[in-house]
Amino acid sequence: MTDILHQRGFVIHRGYLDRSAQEALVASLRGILAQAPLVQPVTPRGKPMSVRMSAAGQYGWISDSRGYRYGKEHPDGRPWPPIPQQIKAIWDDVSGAVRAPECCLINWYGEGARMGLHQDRDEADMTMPVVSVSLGDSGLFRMGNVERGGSTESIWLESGDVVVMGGAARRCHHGVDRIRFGSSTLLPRGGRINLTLRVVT
Ligand SMILES: O=C(O)CCC(=O)C(=O)O
Repeated sequence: MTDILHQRGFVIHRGYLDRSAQEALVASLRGILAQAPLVQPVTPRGKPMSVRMSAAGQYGWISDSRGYRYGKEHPDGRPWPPIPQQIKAIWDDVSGAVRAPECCLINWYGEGARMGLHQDRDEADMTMPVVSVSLGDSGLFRMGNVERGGSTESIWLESGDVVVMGGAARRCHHGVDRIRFGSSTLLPRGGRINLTLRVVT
């Protein structure tokens, strides 16, 4: 039985994936990343992000000098690989959504990487949740408010945890302040992978 926590509308499924499911997921991600290598995006202002990104599905999320957007191709011009069935099954189980995910964004956090507080708002249908899957090193996930500012709450996400950002939480600011590099043995060279499943259109 996984423990389910509710914080600010975020639904956190603790230990949703056991170790063997995490290992199987990492193996299928290796196949995806061989076809769609991780890239270090730059913000529209030209600042390199500390996370490296790739994606699977019909769309990937892109940030470059032209802005933030979803696109059907990796920056190298190839279409994104399909979302593996094992990842779609997580969405089907926890999202409560009638639509299928169109993007599985892959964020890789190396030592010192973080993600500032932000809202996910480039998707057309904000009634659809975002589902996040954590693998590897622990990450300090911060949950804020719909408006900028105000109080926040943080929780360490561990490998195998799944978070559903739906309903009131869908528009809430969130981010990752830091990771505990080397805290997990899942990824041989350390680091944290976060997958976010999204309906884009
Ligand atoms: O890494 C995480 O846990 C959150 C990722 C995130 O906020 C995003 O991809 O928008």
